[in-house]
Amino acid sequence: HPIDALIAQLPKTELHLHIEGTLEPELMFALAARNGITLPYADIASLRAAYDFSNLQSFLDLYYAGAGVLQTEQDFYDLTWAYLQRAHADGIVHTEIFFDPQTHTARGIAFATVYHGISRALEEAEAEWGMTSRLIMSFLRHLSEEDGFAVLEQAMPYLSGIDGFGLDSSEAGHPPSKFQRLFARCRQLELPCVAHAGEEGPAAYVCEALDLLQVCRIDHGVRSLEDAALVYRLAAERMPLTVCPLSNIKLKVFADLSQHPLRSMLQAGLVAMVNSDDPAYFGGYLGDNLLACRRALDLGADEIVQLVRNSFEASWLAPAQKADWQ
Ligand code: ES4
Ligand code: ZN
Repeated sequence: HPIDALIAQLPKTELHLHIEGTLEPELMFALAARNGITLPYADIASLRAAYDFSNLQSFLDLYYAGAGVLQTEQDFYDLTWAYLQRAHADGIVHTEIFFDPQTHTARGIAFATVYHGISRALEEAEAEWGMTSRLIMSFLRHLSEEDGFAVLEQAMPYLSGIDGFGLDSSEAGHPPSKFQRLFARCRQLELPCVAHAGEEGPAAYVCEALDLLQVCRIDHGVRSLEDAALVYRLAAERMPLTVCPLSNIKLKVFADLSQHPLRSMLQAGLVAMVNSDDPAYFGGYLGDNLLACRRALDLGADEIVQLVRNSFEASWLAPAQKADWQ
């Protein structure tokens, strides 16, 4: 299809990517062997066969278990470098990645080990290809706010290399209001905040993320469409929504891609764009997401260009750098 070439050729940015979600089964087995860990799967094929999720939690259980193979700084470097190579091949020129330090510190891995491994790969991508990046430290919402404060304390020596804060993990039952004081502290540090909201949780959680956490982007936000007043507000404020279509299908937020509201979101004037979320688990990287949406929704070239433009607008690149790509 002619638009598929456009998708491949456009310089792109990715704004919603969990680095732990780029752990491909092949690397998971290689790191398990390197670290003397036995995985509860006989081989790569049986691990992949387990990637048949019924909801967000069933995915998270596997994602946190898989992250257990990440132990040394080199492991975090190898993970990040593998993603960056794929991103570069995909035409991504700028990427803003989440990492979940609590997933690792809870297992006795030092914050520094995680941070240095990821950062070194990000620096190399910039030196090698001029690929720019931002690093977003994300809090796990199934844990307590107190636990979040503790990991923030551990992050303090590395804040010069952290560009913002996020909120992820099990959404239902863990509303943004649970983290109001933690995010107030993050804002005092003068770094931007984002939050997953309206993925499985209701539109009211999106309102809470805006009003109580004062986020500058909403991650997912697809359930915002259930509240017309909220849609109006998001459009009026040009509040970005980092939509992840293949993720939404794998986690059964929508039955299939032809039912995905991506086009409706653009038509409502929302600053929505396409992202890959956890590409190793959800069956595709950014290019794959765009191609799949193009096919399922018959997106036109104008819509593809709008999605990519929205992504640059919503990025944390400096205005001059954004202008270079427009
Ligand atoms: C996540 Cl898809 C998704 N939703 C919430 N938290 C997450 N962490 C990693 N992937
Ligand atoms: Zn996510």
